[in-house]
Amino acid sequence: FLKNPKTVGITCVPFSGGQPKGGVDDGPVEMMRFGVLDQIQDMGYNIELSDGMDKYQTMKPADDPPIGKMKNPRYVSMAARRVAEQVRAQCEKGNIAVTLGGDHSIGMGTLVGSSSVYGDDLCVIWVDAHADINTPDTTESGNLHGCPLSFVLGICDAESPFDWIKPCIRKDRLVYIGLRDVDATEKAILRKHNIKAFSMHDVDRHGIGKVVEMALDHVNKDRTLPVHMSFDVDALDPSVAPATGTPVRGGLTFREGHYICEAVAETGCLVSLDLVEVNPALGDPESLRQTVAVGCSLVRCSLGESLL
Ligand code: HAR
Ligand code: MN
Ligand code: MN
Ligand code: MN
Repeated sequence: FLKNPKTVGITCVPFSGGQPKGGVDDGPVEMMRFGVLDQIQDMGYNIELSDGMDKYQTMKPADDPPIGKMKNPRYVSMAARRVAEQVRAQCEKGNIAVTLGGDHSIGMGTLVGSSSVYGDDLCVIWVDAHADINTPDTTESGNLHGCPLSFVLGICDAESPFDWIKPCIRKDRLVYIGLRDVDATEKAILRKHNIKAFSMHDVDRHGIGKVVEMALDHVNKDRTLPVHMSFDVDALDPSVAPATGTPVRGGLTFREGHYICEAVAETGCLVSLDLVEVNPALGDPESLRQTVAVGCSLVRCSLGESLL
């Protein structure tokens, strides 16, 4: 794969069907309004925008009753499938595929799309307060933004309407940073499959520099493999990113979040990036502005803004 590509391919996914709160579908448009495209261009990148972001809302099925515990299963599946196609097209062109969400259920789409080009070399850094690895059986909430990783890792066999997702991510090429709200069922999955995770406890113990180094060493020892980073803004402390659907106190500081992005940028191996769970409808105007601003800033840093 090409290190340090010159074009960023942006896919906007105004989608909220993976969880119950409206507003997260306005995440992408608020980040665009804040100027994220111009900001990336000002860094010297070309921009290619995937088309038809409006389609994500119009593709909602008229009738989408739960399947087992899963809520909005058909809608989530259709949206993720489209995300997969758009991200695949960006990666095929050799662009860095940046996906702006939307809730984290779209992560199953970005991972299918990116891995369809980069194969099982693809390393995944999942930055989140949550593990998002429930299966359709273990989820208590039925919210599919808590499940994307179980599908792509092949931890559950994906049944209809998710049977288009084949296992595509190696369990030993996934690493988490920032966990602090993990369901008991998810802890059992992480243990059973020996999946590497650095919780906030680990960040406190070792410091963010050491944690990121250990995380990269785990998935990408020689820094030669392509990397996908999925950054859920709720990994940050709610004082830093308040406008998000499931805030959990005790999160990453502003600098710790940015450090992760900078260290990933430094490897030159980033091929695809998600920035998800910005919900402009939650909180006062200042919370919204702050969260949108930090989301854009994390994207820029992941693309190398603060490297000298
Ligand atoms: N684990 C819980 C569930 O499955 C909470 C998932 C939470 N939300 C997210 N994902 N924002 O990162 O419902
Ligand atoms: Mn998440
Ligand atoms: Mn989360
Ligand atoms: Mn919980």
